[in-house]
Amino acid sequence: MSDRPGAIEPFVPPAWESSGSRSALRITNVKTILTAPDGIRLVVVKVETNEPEIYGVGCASFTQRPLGVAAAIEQYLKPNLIGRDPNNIEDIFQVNNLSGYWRSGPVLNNALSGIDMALWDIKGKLAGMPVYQLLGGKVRKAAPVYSHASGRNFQAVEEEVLRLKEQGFRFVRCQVEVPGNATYGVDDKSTDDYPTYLRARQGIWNFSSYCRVVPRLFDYLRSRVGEELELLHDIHERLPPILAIGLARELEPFHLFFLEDPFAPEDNGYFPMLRQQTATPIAMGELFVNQAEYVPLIHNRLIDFIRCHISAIGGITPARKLASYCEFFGVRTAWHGPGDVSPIGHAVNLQLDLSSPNFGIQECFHFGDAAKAVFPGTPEIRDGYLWSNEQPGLGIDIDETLAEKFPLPEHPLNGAFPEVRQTDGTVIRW
Ligand code: CS2
Ligand code: MG
Repeated sequence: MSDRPGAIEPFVPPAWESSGSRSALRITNVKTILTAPDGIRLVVVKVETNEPEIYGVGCASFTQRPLGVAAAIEQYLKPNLIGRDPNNIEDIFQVNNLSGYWRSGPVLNNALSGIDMALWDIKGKLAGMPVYQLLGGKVRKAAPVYSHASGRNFQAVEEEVLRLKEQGFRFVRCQVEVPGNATYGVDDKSTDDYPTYLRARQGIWNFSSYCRVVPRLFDYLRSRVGEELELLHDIHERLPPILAIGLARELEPFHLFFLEDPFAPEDNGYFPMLRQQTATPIAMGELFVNQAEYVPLIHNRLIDFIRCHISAIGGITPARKLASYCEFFGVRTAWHGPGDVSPIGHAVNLQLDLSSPNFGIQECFHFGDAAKAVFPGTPEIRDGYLWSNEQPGLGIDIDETLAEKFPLPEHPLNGAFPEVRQTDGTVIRW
């Protein structure tokens, strides 16, 4: 009791024991695990409790700044977590988010996410249910996914598309090299040989050449693969906004399932203009980190698919609110799912995909054998769908001993992306 008359007692969220059914569960340790089984830098968190079999795992992967995320977790979140009741997910999220005063940003949000996902994993294990059950249960058998097709020329892309179609994929993202340009989406981003990687990324980026090639690619593909297959494309914020608007219009006859990231988050103000010009469906948002960036796009009905990188917005706690908010405005989900979202992050995407009525599509990544061994329970891709293994929690684990065998590759910039420049030397967005 406080001595001050009229002082308000601090609220302490009820521990599990006071709600009646289980001995006091407490967080006893938080581990930040850095690993790169497929050559891609991943950050993963494990939250342990005083009951050894009750622990959770979460994804905190920000592949360009992994060490920054690790420091945020170890130096700032961990000390504030030991001794807390892991049941109080929302309270822990709020406490961690507010304790920095300055909020948001990919480093801090990824750190929050690692903890948050692990707590949802724990809650699912305590309930004996997959997390999608805690979110309201399944509304579909599995999550339809899109896979990537890319190549040096149209024919190479077509071959990839047909190979994926053969495997049962009905949604394919298509990217083609713009000759002589450092093109996004067509080189191998997972190589750990930095000089090779740098060479592949170097070169000019000519906006007009790209804008000429892409409509021709989709014209070619539609004439070869027909109308039934759903085709997607990612501009990756690589154009001045007015050129992106022109491209979206030119692509309209080819009926894309969606056109992704036409603008950088900084250019959100162009969306109303884009909307007035074309009915090409728009997906946006893997770079968003702050609700002030995405809420106006949703309530003004300026995008069709929300594509946030769930760990970059803070984890399941904010993502489930965002998914529900989008539902009210007819915006569908298409959570970011490349190789720099860890298999744990993919398992999280799947929990929301299965339980959200306004699910649109899930991006998938074909993890290699090493990643699948480090992360037992990596969701299976089969017949063009991502399937749940129906295990309690997130249904995925980390083999810590094996993870240690795949340390982050040596890199002069610790994972930062190399520069892409225009012919005159001006550095541009990646
Ligand atoms: C891409 C990503 O999957 C996508 O849509 O935009 O591969 C993106 O380039 C990477 O996540 C960057 O690390
Ligand atoms: Mg993208």
